[in-house]
Amino acid sequence: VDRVLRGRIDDRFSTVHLGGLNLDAREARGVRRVKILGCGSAYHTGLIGAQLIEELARIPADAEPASEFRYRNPVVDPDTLYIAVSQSGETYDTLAAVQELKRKGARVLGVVNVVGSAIARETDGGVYVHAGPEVCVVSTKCFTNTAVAFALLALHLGRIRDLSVADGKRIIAGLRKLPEQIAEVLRGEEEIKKLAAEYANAKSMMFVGRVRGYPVAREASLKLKEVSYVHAEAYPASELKHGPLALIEPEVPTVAVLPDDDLLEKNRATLEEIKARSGRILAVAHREQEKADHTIVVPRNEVELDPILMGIPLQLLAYHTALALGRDIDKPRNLAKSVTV
Ligand code: F1P
Repeated sequence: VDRVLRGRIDDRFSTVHLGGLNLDAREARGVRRVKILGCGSAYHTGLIGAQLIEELARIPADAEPASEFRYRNPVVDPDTLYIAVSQSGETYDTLAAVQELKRKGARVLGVVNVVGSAIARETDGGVYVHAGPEVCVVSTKCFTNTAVAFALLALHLGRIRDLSVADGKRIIAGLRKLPEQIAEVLRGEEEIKKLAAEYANAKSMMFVGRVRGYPVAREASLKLKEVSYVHAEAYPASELKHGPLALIEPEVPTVAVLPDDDLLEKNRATLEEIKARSGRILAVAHREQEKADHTIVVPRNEVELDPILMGIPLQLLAYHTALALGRDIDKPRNLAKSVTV
């Protein structure tokens, strides 16, 4: 994260810059919509990115799995800015989506980790996230860095569109706090290890989050599946009552991602619904949750940056669950560093 921030943020918000964006102020002002494409963890960072762009640049934005987009003969709109996200830069579905977009005349930017990779070469510009090599197959630090890159991109677009400088300064101060706060989360590893041992025998795990918590819930559920092979489902918290609540029982614990936003009451109601069905709850929040069986407390930062910090203890949870179950976390089954077919 330090590397994304270093050299890319000047002390004054007005000089935030993103090297290879290739988008001048006139073009950036003409962007009516942003569509982010990626697979797996990259798609999940796209969900975070879309929220940040809507919040900080006030441009309608969404994310879609590239693996779906490429097969559905998408309508390509000249006023939409397309962004492809990939750690490896080689994931075939994402590359194919980029090629489909380019064939239809779209401008596509990349948010990529591996320098000189196929997606980086194919896109019209973009940013590298400087996460360094992902030593294990699953994406972890790249997930975090890509989310930081999206925060910078959202600020950049917001600034070009003359949005609040005060907001920009606030977010940048928050980004600067992240490395120390991430170190603080990592210092809680022993506690997370104990929690992993406690939850590792679950029949299945539910992950829920609302708005900023939802992409984190999805990513945490994917991490757990990838490395520990524990079955997991992720839902937007409000969707629970539309069916999945039927699955809640003591053997199916719920991880609730609870960013401290104005949805506290709603979040409390979700925890009550789960408790009413005797479900165990592991919360990730900024303070102890009385309704939860356990809470992982994460330092407070700007609310927009909650998804970045809240993902990290859940990466650790997946890691320690895998270890507790005796899995080979460096060689997860059925997972290639870049999926090429
Ligand atoms: C996309 C991805 C990863 C996942 C695994 C398979 O990779 O789905 O998120 O952890 O490595 O591929 P990438 O396009 O970000 O390299």
